[in-house]
Amino acid sequence: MSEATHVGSGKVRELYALDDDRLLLVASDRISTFDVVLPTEIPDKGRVLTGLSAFWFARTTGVVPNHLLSLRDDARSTECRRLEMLPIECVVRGYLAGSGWKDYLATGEVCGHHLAEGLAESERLPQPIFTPATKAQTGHDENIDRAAAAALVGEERLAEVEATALSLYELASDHARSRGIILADTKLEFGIDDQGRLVLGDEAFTPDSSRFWPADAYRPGSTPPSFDKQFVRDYCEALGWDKSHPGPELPDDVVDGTRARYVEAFERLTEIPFDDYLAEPTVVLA
Ligand code: PZK
Repeated sequence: MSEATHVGSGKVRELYALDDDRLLLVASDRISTFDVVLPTEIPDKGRVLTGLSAFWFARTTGVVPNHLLSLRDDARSTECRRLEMLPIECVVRGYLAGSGWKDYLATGEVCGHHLAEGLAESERLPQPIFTPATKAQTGHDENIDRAAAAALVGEERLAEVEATALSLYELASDHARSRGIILADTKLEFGIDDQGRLVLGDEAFTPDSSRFWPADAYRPGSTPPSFDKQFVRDYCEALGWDKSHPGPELPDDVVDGTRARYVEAFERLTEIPFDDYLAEPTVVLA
């Protein structure tokens, strides 16, 4: 990657410029929990997320075009079109979890959606809701209502991203549900291309951008286990770590169990053996 200029870092990903029109998104094997990146990596986690994202990009082109140009042979790097990213996070929630649950408890509403009284934590909503948030540079994204989102992207563009995000969530969550995984909610990021068209960017329907719950353990009224990170969370809770930096190192059994859960999510959702993806990343695009 000597030809690429580093242009940005996420908690667990790096972004490079290839030229004026193309970026390289590289997913590392770093893992975060309780908002802290841990010192221990999960082997192949970045490859699982890159492959899953590409799988969804290939299956949603009928809903919206996306930024994917190609996958590199390392199976963790995506060459993508450079877009003008919209300044909002496009969250869709089918279930009441995380900040949606917190906001509902405090106000009975989530991003201006008034919900029925008496809903339980993690309960399935009567229909999925679009709950945009601001992009915080540091700290947490802030949930915003329709008017605040319209002030950032315009009323027309907001209507387009809302309808598109809801369609994408319906497609992905129906597929995941049929494979035993509940996609409780998801965060999508869109950009505009040089022709002014809406394009899906970033990552899509990965366990880092969505809440994945095993369908067979789902019980409204509690926090369902995370499909991917539950071993890590349980280990960290048992240690009594105060969730400040730096996080704890993970023992081998937690690393191995967590890697197996990521690979299981990949194989359940794509129906492709993970080793086939490693041998030829483009199999997820077929
Ligand atoms: C873009 N990010 C977030 C992700 C990071 C930062 N196709 C695109 N065009 C223009 N900009 C972006 C994208 C995408 N995707 C995404 N910031 C800019 C981000 C991963 C690692 F450091």
